Amino acid sequence: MPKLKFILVIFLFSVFVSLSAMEHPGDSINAMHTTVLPTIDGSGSDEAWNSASWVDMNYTWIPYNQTVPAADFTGRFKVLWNKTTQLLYFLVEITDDKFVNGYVYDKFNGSYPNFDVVELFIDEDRSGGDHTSNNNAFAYHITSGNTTTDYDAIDIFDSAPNAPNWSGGIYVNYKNHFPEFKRTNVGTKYTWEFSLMALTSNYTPTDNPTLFKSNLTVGKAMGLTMNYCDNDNSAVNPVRDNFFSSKFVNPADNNSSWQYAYNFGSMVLSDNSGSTGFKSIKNTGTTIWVDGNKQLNYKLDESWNKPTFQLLDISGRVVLETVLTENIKLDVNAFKKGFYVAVVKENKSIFTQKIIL
Ligand SMILES: [Ca+2]
Ligand SMILES: [Ca+2]
Ligand SMILES: [Ca+2]
Ligand SMILES: [Ca+2]
Repeated sequence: MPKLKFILVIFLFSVFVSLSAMEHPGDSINAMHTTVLPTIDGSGSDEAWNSASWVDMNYTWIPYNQTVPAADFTGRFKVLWNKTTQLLYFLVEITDDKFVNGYVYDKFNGSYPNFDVVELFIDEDRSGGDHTSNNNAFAYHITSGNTTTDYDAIDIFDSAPNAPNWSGGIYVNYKNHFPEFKRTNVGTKYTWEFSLMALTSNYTPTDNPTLFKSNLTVGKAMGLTMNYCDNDNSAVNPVRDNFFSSKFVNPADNNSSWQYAYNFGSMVLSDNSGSTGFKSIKNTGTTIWVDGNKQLNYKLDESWNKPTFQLLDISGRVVLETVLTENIKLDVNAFKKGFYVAVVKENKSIFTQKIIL
């Protein structure tokens, strides 16, 4: 095969592999560190949110694979973290044609999944396993509130772990795990903005949650999936129409994550503080690819002069940094196989692209 053709085949194969890996973006989530904290006011206009990427909530688990009109439901979220506050920050944007709230918390009232609820699965040490009635992982049902509260955050806990007494008052309100919370809406578009303490599994509902905060550091791996329970009917005899998620699952797993953590998305805490304040750009004239000789090639459009190039590994560590000038290729033979993020930045503009070596 002529060499050029061979290189083209390799290039196309790389593109195919990259696209396959990105088919379900909610499988691997990159949580960026933010030095400047977002203001929790129910608006995503903060500078901090510019450095985070949207993750779509585009999978229907219940009924499995059902498609619904965009006006019925469209959802996406962003996540950040801060090492000083030791908190995670979330921005969740939900379009829902009919907003149904009204759940009133009571330890015997398990009807919350039948109202409009943002449901967040989090496993702080990515251990997987059963979390039905213990705190190995949490399934926070963040409610849409009622006449006296903006939200509650309900999960199940029983002192007999893994064998819940379903009629024994096992529903717990973990509202105090969310130090800040604000939801606003413009028409049918709702913005949920909140912070969260990621808690370790030895926390119990009578404990002070601030004493059980997981240590947030660069490279820490967590399990995380963002979901939405959608009721478009009524708060009287409420019924859930759909369950939407950020994570792809097989049909057999479409209702297991509220009990088991093995299927959560993989989230890694990253830090790219050098890029704080940069504005993310979608630069169609800029591309980066790896050729058959494991040389990293790039094509820059004329908006760049001599930008800085960084290669970040899956934990967000900078493994290669250089200034890009014309006609150089970067040898990446030394790096092990896997996912990387290529970053090009200059004059407060930043371009990022996932690549596979
Ligand atoms: Ca805000
Ligand atoms: Ca809806
Ligand atoms: Ca765990
Ligand atoms: Ca609804």
